[in-house]
Amino acid sequence: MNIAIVCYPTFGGSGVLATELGKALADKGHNIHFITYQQPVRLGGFHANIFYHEVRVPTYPLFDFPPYETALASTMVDVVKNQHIDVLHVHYAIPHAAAAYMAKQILAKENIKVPVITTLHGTDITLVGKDKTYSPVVTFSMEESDILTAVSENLKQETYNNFELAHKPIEVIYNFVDIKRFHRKPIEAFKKAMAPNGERIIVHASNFRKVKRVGDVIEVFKLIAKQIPAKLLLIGDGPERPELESATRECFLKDDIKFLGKQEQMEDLLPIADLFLLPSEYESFGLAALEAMAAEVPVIASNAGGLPEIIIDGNCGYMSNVGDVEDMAANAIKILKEDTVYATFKANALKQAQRFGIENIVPQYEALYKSLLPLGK
Ligand code: GMT
Repeated sequence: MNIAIVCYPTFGGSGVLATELGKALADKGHNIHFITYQQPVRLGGFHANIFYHEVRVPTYPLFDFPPYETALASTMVDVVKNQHIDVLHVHYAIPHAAAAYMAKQILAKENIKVPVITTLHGTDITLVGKDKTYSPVVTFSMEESDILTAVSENLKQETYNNFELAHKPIEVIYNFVDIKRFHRKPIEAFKKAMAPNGERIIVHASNFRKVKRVGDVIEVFKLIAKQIPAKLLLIGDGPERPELESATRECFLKDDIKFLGKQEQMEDLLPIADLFLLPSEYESFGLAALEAMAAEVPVIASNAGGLPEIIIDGNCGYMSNVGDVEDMAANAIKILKEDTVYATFKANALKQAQRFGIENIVPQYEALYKSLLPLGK
């Protein structure tokens, strides 16, 4: 099949998932056309079946806000027409689903039919999308998508709670992980550089937005470090980082907390971790936690959103109420303190991640695409 994928090309989970999906489909022989404003960060090297179409947004003195959505819809029209696209799959509703609707209408005038799948990822529904400045357009474009998918049961429910979608069905297709990529031996030299005296390595990775509660990560770490020698690696960047980083410089544990910034090679970093922290206010899914589990790293998280669908409490990690840093730290210590307990949690983390293995989930998307093709194709 010829499949066009539209996503944010940045480090956000929706862009990561969309890029990994495209790569997996290309490996299965499909032709994948990414339509984004920048090369997706997870795209990596050359692949004979993967094509990248950059959305150019010309500026003009009149434009305080260059019309990205118009440029995107026009690029979609061009790609669908010239690459004989069978399915247009957009990730993150805003503004991709609306642009896809526009492209579909334009193409219909030329008798070109292209089905649209919209995958909802989280904040497009729970934060940004439900704001009344966007919600009429988001509601309409979700209704108009041929198929709507959500990355967890929780997100499906949130969508029905926040939008008037009448009888529009939403298919849940969980996010996935390529276990082979993350389940590797830790790079010893790297581990030594981060924790020279064999301290436990605690990791958090996110886009440092308020919803991630990175301040809680630091509080949990402080409580852990009182009892167990440990180092904290904070991966990613975003609006909350500058303030947290300055505050950390004043803190007595400043030498034990490292801000690593954005990192492309998570498969090198996660295997050196002993524990992953994700105390978010909300996560529709928590792809970062799943990638950690695939690297055999137990997770301490909040019990918000879709996280209880991914993490088995007391088995491959623990979940606490949002903001309950004492409980999170106590659970972390329970896991890390005894080697035998720790080994069990590690093994369970990998086992649970395997349920979300790429080979189980990607065929679900392929089946959806096939269901949209005209008979005989
Ligand atoms: O986590 C973010 O803020 C980024 C956001 C995105 O759309 O890029 O992530 C959302 O989609 C991910 C992939 O489906 C999910 O794993 C994240 O849980 C979800 N984030 C939130 O719901 C806050």
